[in-house]
Amino acid sequence: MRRGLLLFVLALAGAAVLVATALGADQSVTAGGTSDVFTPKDVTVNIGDTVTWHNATDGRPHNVAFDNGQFKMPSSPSAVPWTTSFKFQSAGVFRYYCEQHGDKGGVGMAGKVTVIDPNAPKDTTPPAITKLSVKPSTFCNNKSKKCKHKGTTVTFTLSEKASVRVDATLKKKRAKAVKAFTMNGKAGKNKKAFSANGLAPGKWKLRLVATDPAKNHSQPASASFTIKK
Ligand SMILES: [Cu+2]
Repeated sequence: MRRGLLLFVLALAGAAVLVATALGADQSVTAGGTSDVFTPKDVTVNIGDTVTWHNATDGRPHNVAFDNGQFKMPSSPSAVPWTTSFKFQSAGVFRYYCEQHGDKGGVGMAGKVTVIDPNAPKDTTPPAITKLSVKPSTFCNNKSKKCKHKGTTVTFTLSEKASVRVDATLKKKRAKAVKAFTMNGKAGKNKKAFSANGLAPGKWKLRLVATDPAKNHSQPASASFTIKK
C-alpha cells in the first residue's frame, strides 16, 4: 500500500518534469560519462533561461566552449568536478564543444542550445513563388535519338527561404504527378536542372508549392513543358 503511494508520487513528479521540459525551462547537461558526449546533446530553452553543465567525473578532461567565443568554462578541459552555467539572453542557435574531444561546427563532443523567444510574433506570411519559367520549354528524354535538349532548367524566384515541392503531371492523362521531388530554395532566384528521364512524351504541367520554415504554404505556381519523342 505504502509502496503504491510512493510510486504514484514519483509518477506525478516525473509528469511535472515532462511538462516543464515541454514549456521551455532551465536545462542541465552532463559532459562525458561512458563516452565523450554531451547528454542531452541538444536542448531548447526560452530567452532568460539558464543551461547548467557539469562533468560526469569520468576521469577524462572536459569543458564547454561556445563556437562564437562568448563563453568558455572551465578555461581549459578539466577532469575534477565542475559545474558551470550560462543564462541565455537572446534567441538563436548556440553551438558549443569540448576543447579536448570536439571542435566547432558540431564536431565530436559538441552540443547545441536553441534559444527561442516565446513572445516573438509568429510567422504567418506564406512564401511566394514568382517568375517561374522552364527553358527550353520543349525538350526530350535521354532515350531519344535526335535530341537537342536533354532536359531543361527550371527557374523561379522565392520571397523567402523555403522548401519547394515540384510535381510534374502529364496533362492529357489527368494522372497523379509522376515526377515529384522536394528541394531547398533560397530567397531570391533559384535554378534547378530538370531531366525528362523516365517521363513519357507529351504535354506536361509543372507545379511548385513552397513551404517556409514556419510551415506556411505558398500558392501553387505552374508552367507547361513539352517532351518530344
Ligand atoms: Cu571532453
